[in-house]
Amino acid sequence: MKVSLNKKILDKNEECAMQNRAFFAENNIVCINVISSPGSGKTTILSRTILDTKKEIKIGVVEGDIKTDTDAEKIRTTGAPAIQIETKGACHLSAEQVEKALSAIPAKELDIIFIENVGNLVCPSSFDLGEKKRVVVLSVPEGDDKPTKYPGTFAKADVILINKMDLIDYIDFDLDKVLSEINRLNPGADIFQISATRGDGLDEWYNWLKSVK
Ligand SMILES: Nc1nc2c(ncn2[C@@H]2O[C@H](COP(=O)(O)OP(=O)(O)OP(=O)(O)O)[C@@H](O)[C@H]2O)c(=O)[nH]1
Ligand SMILES: [Mg+2]
Ligand SMILES: [Zn+2]
Repeated sequence: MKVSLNKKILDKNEECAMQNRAFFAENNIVCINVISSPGSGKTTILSRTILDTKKEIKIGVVEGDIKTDTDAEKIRTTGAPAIQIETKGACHLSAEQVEKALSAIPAKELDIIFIENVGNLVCPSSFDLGEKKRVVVLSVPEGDDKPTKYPGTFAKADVILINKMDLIDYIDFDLDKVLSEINRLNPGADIFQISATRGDGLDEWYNWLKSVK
């Protein structure tokens, strides 16, 4: 009973995700779903990316949060359009919520729409939102065991950003172990080691964005 209900929810989500995907394709928009634990630096990375690439890429953001619209407000201070979806308790975004949010930003004028998913390494990875690419952020203070503990999320990423590299000398984080574990789970993923606050590694990330837009 429970299994079939979950299946129905996923089927409905899949149908709506297909519609979103068609909308993005028709309008030459690259949609990127950003997934991570709470506090890994998603909003900081997106804000800095918008400011640094403003001349070349038109970016908009759909923000998912259980409550509050502080992240969308932060994004708007960069000048980019942003809309907040309050999930009212749900720990992931659905394709339907994204579809509704798209009408609140000038989507057709944008090159890239980022969706900042709810901070959670478990279920967001099971919900297709119609995105073209998936980015997973892992920050150094979270610990080097996260790819092993949440393999499904890391296995489905196109890009893995290892953020807060400025803290690596202060924290027991075995970078070689993380890189080899990601490589085992997802050999095709591009991995960029960055610091969104200090700026390390961001040019490679921006080059990747320019290559997909
Ligand atoms: N040292 C350091 N701190 C960072 C870096 N990137 C982000 N932070 C800090 O990490 C904290 C969380 O950053 P956010 O960007 O809000 O993280 P988030 O993933 O959007 O968080 P949620 O939306 O709550 O899931 C803030 O205090 C940031 O300033 C980094 O590269 N280095
Ligand atoms: Mg955030
Ligand atoms: Zn969930």
